Formats: sequence, structure tokens, C-alpha cells
Amino acid sequence: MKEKNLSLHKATRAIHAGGLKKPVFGEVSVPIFQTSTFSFPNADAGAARFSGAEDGYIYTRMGNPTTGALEECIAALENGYAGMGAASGMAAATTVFLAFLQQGAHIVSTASVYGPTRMVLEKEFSRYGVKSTFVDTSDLRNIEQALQLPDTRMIYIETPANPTISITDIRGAAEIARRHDLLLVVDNTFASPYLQRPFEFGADVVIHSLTKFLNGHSDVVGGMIIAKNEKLYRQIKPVLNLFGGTMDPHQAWLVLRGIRTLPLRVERAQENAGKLAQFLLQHPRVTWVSYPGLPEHPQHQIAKKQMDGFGAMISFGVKNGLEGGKIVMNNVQLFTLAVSLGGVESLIEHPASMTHASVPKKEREESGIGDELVRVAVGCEDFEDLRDDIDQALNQIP
Ligand code: LCS
Repeated sequence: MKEKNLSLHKATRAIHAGGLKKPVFGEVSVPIFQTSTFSFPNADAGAARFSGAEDGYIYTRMGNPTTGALEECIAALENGYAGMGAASGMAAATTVFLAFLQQGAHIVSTASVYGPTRMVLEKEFSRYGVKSTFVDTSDLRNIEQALQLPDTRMIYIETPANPTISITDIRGAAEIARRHDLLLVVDNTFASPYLQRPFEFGADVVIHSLTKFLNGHSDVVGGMIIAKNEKLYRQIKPVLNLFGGTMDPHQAWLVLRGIRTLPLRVERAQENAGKLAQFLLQHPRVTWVSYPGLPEHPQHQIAKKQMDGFGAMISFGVKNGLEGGKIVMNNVQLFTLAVSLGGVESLIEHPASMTHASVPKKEREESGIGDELVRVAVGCEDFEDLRDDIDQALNQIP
């Protein structure tokens, strides 16, 4: 199955990758193996599974066929060696930090990352002696300058970044990582593997919040870690199992079901986003628009090089700053005022008071997350309805 998947195009892979080695009844959908534990035929077989001498499932925290089908699917979409299902995107990120950052280690990260990703490093990992520096990684010189060798162990980038939608050159970051023997970890949540596959540009580990585009229906929280090679997989997998932030089979099944329509959803949502970005750009109540598909976006050329499309996330500023943003959020009728992204329905939120409220104001502003920034996650509705809704809400700003 795996070898066959690698020769297929990306939409075909999204529909076919990841299954059971042996279907039970010829089922087309992967069954949900809702079991916490697996019986052994005899004591020797149990011992052989634990020692690794024999393949077979033991206990769902350590592995489960339904979760395994999803892991195989996403690894195939990312062109990685293997996936590891996690309870959430945060479980995926923290597991990677736990696996590679020991006391005294240092990490350089994109400043405009999902707020809790920054907070877990600054507030929690710092308690164990892990040091972190947050810089604008869209300028690679900032990464070089932030290195604290030999303590720096990891470069962590989010591209497109949450919520500024700035872009980091993955290949350039990978070159820095290679030169100094560091790991490059990429949070690929905003693009999804349908639009961007960081391993092709030299990343070592990719993580996802599956909660977003991969699942696509705003009904599951989940995460995934994908390793480039077996060595990295063997370093991460035991840490995930021991700390226990693993995935439930029902959660895995829902995400796998969602992935089957990933190509259709992403194509539709990004078509809407491209048109909406153009519309916002010329709107008199809008002060700026950040969407990588716009030629005005500072990293438009890099986005063109490393992405197959520009995605469905837009951030923009409105007249009258936060007050103007509040008016928009309180007056939209079709957009839902909610955090998260990547579902079929369009969402709108205010990062400074919501997703990134945990990041102190000064750090937020230094990262380009001003109070006037409004973020929209564009969904799959008809464009005209989205345009009309945001237009009437913007027009309420005095
Ligand atoms: N990485 C990125 C880029 C994210 O946007 C999020 C969640 C996470 C990781 C964490 O994933 P989770 O644990 O929630 O599955 N981002 C959110 C957001 O922007 N609004 O609500 C959640």
C-alpha cells in the first residue's frame, strides 16, 4: 500500500492512502478499532510483541490499527517516513520539544506562532531549563543571529504563520539547520500537505494540528508528528508513548474520513480566500491585508516557490483599530465568531484578545500581532455570500 501510494498524485493519495494491511471483510472504510488492549494468542507471543521480535498490537497508547491507518495516510501525504498520532496539535508540538530539548538546550522559533506554542516554551519548558528565542523567521538573518551555539538544538517555524500569515523560506531555514547540525521542525497546519510538504525543502520533523484543514469539519481536536526518517521516528515515538499524549481511535477515524475530501475543500476554500483578499484590499474600511497570494505580500515569491497554492487564511487591519475589528466581528452573520480554522465554514476572530491573548502585549506587538488585526479562516461557502457578509459588517465601521 505504502509503495503504491508514493507513485500517486496528491489528491489520489488523500483519497486512498492509509488502510489496514489486511481488510477484515473487504470493507472500503477503515474500521474503528475501539479497543484499549489487544489479546495475545499465548504468553510467548505476548513477550515477542513486547520485545519487538514479532509484529502485532499490544495496547492502544502504543499503537492501534485505526490510528495507524491515519498515521500512514498523513506520512504518505507529507512524503515522510512515519506519522505519530497525538491527542492535539499542542500534544504534537510538546512531544517534539520533549524529545529533543533537554536542560540547557535552546530553541529558535517563529515569533508569530500559535500563542500557546510560544507559551508552552516560555512558561513551561523554561521551568526545566529550556531556553527559547522568538524572531521574525521570514527574514532568515534573524534565525542566524538568534542562535546560541552550542546550546541551540532546534529551529521551529510555522509557515504560513498564525496569525500574521507571514511566510518563512523552508529551504533557507533548513540550510541554516544543516550548517549547524540543528533540527528543523515545521508546523504545517496552515498549509496542509496538500499545499506544502516541508520535507521536500529539508525539514526534519513536521507537525500538524489535525483539528484544522486535515480534519476539516470543526468537530475533532487532534495532532500528528511526522518524522523524515527512521532514526527521528525512533527518537520521538517512545517519548509520545511515555508522556501519553496519544490519539484515540475514534478521533483518528474521524480525521481520516475528513482527509478524503481535503483536496476538494482546500481548492474551494483557497479560491474563495484569493477572491476575498482582493476584495478586502480595495475596501475603504480595510487598512492592510496579509494573504500570500497577493503580489503585495512581502514573501509572495517564497510562497510561490514552496506552496502549491496560497491557502485559506487571511489577516487584515481595519479602520479604528480594535474598535473597528469588534464592529466587524459583532456584525458578521455568515462568518462565525470563533477561534480555530480549516473547517468548511468560515470563521472570524481577534488574535490579540483570543488565540494570542496569552502572549504578553509587548511580545505580541513585536511579532506583528497588533490590536487591529482580524483573522479570517475562509471556508467553502459561495464567495458572493462571504463577500456580502464581510462587506456589510465592514460598512458598520463609522
Ligand atoms: N499549531 C497551529 C498553527 C495552530 O493554529 C494550533 C491551534 C495549534 C498548533 C494547536 O493545535 P490544537 O492543540 O488546538 O489542535 N490553533 C488555533 C487557533 O488559531 N485558534 O484556535 C486554535
